[in-house]
Amino acid sequence: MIICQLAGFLGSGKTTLLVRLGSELSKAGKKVAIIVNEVGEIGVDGAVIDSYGLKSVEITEGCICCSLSGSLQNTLRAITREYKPDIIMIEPTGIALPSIVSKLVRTSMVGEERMYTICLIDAFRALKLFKEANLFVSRQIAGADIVAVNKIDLVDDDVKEKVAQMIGEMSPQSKLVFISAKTGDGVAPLVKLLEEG
Ligand SMILES: Nc1nc2c(ncn2[C@@H]2O[C@H](COP(=O)(O)OP(=O)(O)OP(=O)(O)O)[C@@H](O)[C@H]2O)c(=O)[nH]1
Ligand SMILES: [Mg+2]
Repeated sequence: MIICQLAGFLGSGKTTLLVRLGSELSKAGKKVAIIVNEVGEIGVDGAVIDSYGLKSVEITEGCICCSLSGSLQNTLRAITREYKPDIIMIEPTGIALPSIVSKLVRTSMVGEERMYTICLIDAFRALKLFKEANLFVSRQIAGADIVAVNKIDLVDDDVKEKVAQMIGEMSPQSKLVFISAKTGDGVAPLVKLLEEG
C-alpha cells in the first residue's frame, strides 16, 4: 500500500490535484481512498471528491496535525482494515505541517507501506507568499519528497525559474516538478509514481 500526503498552503490546488490523481489511478484499476481534513464543520471538498466516485473520509472541526491526531490514526487504520486500498491520499489543511502528519502516519501503520509527501506551491502566488510567510512556507516544504509547483498555466518562465530557485534553497533534497492540476500538464509522472510505488 502507498500513502501519499498532498500538502500545501491554502488554495494551492490540493483538492484539484487529489481529484485528478484519484481519477487517473482508479481508471488504472487502483483502489484509492482519500482522507480530507477541514477545519470547519462543512466538508465542501469531501463532497467534490465523492462526486468523482472516489472513496473519501472527512475529518472536520480540528486539525489532524494537532488536536485531531488520534482521529487521523484511527481513520487510517479503519480504512486500511475495511476498504483495503492500494493507495490512500491525505489532504491536510493548508496550515498543517506535513512533517508532523508524516510522523503520525508512520507511527499508525505497520510499516509495510510506502509513504510520499508531495507539497504544492501555487506558482502564481509563490513569490508574494515567500516574502510574507517565508518561515512558514519553508517549514511546510522542508522534507517533502516532491515539491510540485502548481498553476504553471498562470505564470511565465521567468516566474517559474525564480520560484524553483527559492524552493531549491528552502528544501534542496526535494524533487521539483512543475504542474497544472487544472489542465493536467506535468501530472503524468506523479500518477506513475503512485501507480508503481
Ligand atoms: N489556473 C489554475 N487554477 C488552479 C489550478 N489548480 C487549482 N486551481 C484553482 O485554485 C483554486 C483552489 O484550488 P483547490 O484545489 O481547492 O485548492 P486547495 O489547496 O484544495 O484549497 P484549500 O483546501 O481551501 O486549502 C480553485 O479555484 C482551483 O480551480 C491550476 O493548475 N491552474
Ligand atoms: Mg482543498
